[in-house]
Amino acid sequence: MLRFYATLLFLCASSSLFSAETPNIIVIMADDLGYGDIGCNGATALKTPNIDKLTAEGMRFTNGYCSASTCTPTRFSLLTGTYAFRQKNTGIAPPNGPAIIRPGTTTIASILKKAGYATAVIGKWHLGLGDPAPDWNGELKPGPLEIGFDHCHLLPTTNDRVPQVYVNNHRVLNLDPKDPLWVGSEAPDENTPTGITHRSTLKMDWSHGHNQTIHNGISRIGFYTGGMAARFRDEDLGDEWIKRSNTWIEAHKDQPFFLYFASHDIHVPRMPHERFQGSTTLGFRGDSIVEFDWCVGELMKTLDRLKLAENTLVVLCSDNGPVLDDGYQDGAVEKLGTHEPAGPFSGGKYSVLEGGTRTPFITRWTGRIKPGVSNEVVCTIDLAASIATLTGTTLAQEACLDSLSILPALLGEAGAKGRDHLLQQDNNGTNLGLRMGDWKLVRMKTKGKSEAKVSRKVRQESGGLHRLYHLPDDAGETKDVSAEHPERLKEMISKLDEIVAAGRTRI
Ligand code: NG6
Ligand code: CA
Repeated sequence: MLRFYATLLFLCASSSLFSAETPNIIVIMADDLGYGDIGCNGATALKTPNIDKLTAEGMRFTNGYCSASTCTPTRFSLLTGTYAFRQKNTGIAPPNGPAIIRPGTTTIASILKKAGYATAVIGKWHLGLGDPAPDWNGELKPGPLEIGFDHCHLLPTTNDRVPQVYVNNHRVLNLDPKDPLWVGSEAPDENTPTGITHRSTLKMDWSHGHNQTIHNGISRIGFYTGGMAARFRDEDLGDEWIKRSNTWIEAHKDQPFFLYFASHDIHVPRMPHERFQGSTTLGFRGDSIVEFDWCVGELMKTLDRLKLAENTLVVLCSDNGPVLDDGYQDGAVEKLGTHEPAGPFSGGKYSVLEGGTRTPFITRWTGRIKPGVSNEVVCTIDLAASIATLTGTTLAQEACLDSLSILPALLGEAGAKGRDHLLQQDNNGTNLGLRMGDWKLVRMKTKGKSEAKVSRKVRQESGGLHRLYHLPDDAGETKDVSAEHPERLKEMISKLDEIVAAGRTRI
């Protein structure tokens, strides 16, 4: 009934009366999952049956991207539809970072809320909370609820950054006021045990950074004290996201809903539930992929049980490409074998080479999408404008500055075109990439730090600021052809400059 009223309300408000649709929407975003990490993209060293099933029932994109090669800027762009480099301080958010998306900003969530949807984010946030800093013992706002979400249940930053607590709507869950939570970047006193002073007691050793406060036998980035009753066990995160999501979906099954399911898997510290530990030969990195795949399966089971699958658009994506050693000695490097986390691409997390942003991208809507494979260029940044089109919502001129409405391409419609260009950025936009058709321009001011560790490709270093690659015969970006194609190089440099200077790319 509620769904009926929401649709009616929305139909009355909409300008495109007959084309609007209000399917449920679930965006499943993995963390640090590479293009080659899933079975349907060629992985054989581990099995991802649930993701493969999603693919078999939907559309798999071979040119699907996230917009940045780290978490915070990709998530910023996913929600706001604007390239993160356009706003200051959108790089990896620290534990006490303020809310990056300001209240009043148009987001996927606010677009869908306006269209009558119930909206929730469950999982990793990493877009800051509070202003000018999170008030861990008070109200944590602004946050998701101030930019269009009705409900949130969050890991506030990352699992390797303090504190390891859940944020439920505006509060830390299960926080005992008699045991307040303190979070800081300096040790509260010289007796605080750290990953350095108590290294021999750790259940997973660090390799770089990650040697401050110890929680659950794992040392982290940053310090915190108190909030003991609120702390989670890393092993339980996947189960928690699923339990909370199932409850929320069930409670909102009678109206259109939007769930942003932001898994912490497979970010470090990779500490999957005990039942997944040892399930692959790849160590905890592989086991975390299996845990993520299980989560996908559980969500799909819930849709089936509630008979919602046919009317639900599911989008599966990742926030950046893969990394092996991201600060802990978890065997990811030693146990890699022949597995190729970035598939055929070079680079990975932190890099503007394809491996940094060309990531798993699948859409499924059984009532609407005909299963297949698409080679069109699509990006997580386009979900905002495309979903506005789907639901018949008109975007304000100043909203979603770089989100392109490519709904038919996302739904895999025959002949539908994706993007003709896409900008890719590293964490803070120092290095940029530009994909235009078959060509890729890379503007490399600094070398991406994890490139060499993920990819086996041998890259020819030209050393210049700009490099040009022709992707159909060089997907691995190993051969800079800028000297052979000076006109193409010039054209792409000026397009890149224009995108940066224009302040927007959505017309
Ligand atoms: C880096 C961390 C890395 C990871 C990353 C954020 C160190 C040495 N490295 O600064 O471990 O946490 O930030 O990852 O501390 S992301 O996927 O959330 O962007
Ligand atoms: Ca990430």
